[in-house]
Amino acid sequence: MSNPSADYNGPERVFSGVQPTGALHLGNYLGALKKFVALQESHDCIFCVVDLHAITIPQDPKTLADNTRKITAAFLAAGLDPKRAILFVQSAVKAHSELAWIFNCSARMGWLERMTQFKDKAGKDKERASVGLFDYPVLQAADILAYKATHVPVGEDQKQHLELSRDIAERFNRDYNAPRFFPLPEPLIKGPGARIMSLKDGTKKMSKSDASDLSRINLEDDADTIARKIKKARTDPEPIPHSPGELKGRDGAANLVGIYAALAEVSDQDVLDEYAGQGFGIFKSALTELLVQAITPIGEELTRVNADPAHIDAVLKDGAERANAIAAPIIDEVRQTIGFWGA
Ligand code: AQP
Repeated sequence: MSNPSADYNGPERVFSGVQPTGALHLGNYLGALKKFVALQESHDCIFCVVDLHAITIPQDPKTLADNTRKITAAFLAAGLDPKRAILFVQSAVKAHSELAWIFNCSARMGWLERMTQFKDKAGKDKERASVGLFDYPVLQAADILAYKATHVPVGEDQKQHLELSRDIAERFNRDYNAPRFFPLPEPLIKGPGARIMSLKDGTKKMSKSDASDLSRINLEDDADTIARKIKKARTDPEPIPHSPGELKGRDGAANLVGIYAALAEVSDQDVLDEYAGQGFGIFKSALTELLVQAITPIGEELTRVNADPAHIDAVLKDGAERANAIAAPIIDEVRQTIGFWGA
């Protein structure tokens, strides 16, 4: 099939979002935030707290508002600079909702029915899941394409949704005979930290919503808590192997080696070269040290930033104005392309 947007020639722009559904963890940091901070050096970046996504499952209003500020604080504490990157809240820019509706008419039921995240999150009782939860990836496509973003840094779990965003962009361009109107956004997934697993079960991703706090390292955890969680992290009685291939089927061990490699910015093989043949005791102490060095300064900065909600609100207000200034003309163009009255 021809690809009408393969030669999109608009500017490169980075977009990504994080849900305000709880405290951020090591998976969010390595899979997303750390990449965001690096990208702000080289690209125009837009980072969003996606509260419209959060309400696809029930949220307490007061908690939602608090969590929205907390995620913004985590952006700042991790090193995002609001003068460089645009930081804002999704619901403050109307373009997201408007474009999501328009994309609902381009997306196909069959595409959404294949989304594994909906199946995981809806569980057995999908008849009772919200329509929003089913439609989540269409809103995600709107988030990205309202800015004609070309690159999207996310964890491995979002790969399928990003493919759907490309399908929606391509379909819109074709249906409205508007070749190259929307770019086909590229996921930026590769690299260490793309899939951090639960410390209790190496087959499940580390997640905010896991009932067990021992399953994850939170950005707010202090050194003692990190040490305790790593000590209890699931491994196996075998010694550390010599090659990454031998970690196959040893999910807990593979996860800890991957976390170490991502934090030390070395390969899995480098980690194994250092620890092969040993048990997990010494390795876990070294991993704890790396985690404490990487995470506790962010936690301390988080406490400082959270103490100044007026500053957080000012960052978000400015960010919403700048985001809207980019998205509004794109939505005007979309309205003209579709043939809406008055456009
Ligand atoms: N375990 C992970 N490893 C690597 N990256 C991850 N991300 C999430 N978990 C991991 C990436 O973090 C970004 C923000 O995610 P999110 O909060 O918007 O949504 P999520 O993927 O649903 O995160 P959680 O922790 O699993 O939340 P709950 O439990 O609420 O569903 C995304 O780029 C994601 O890929």
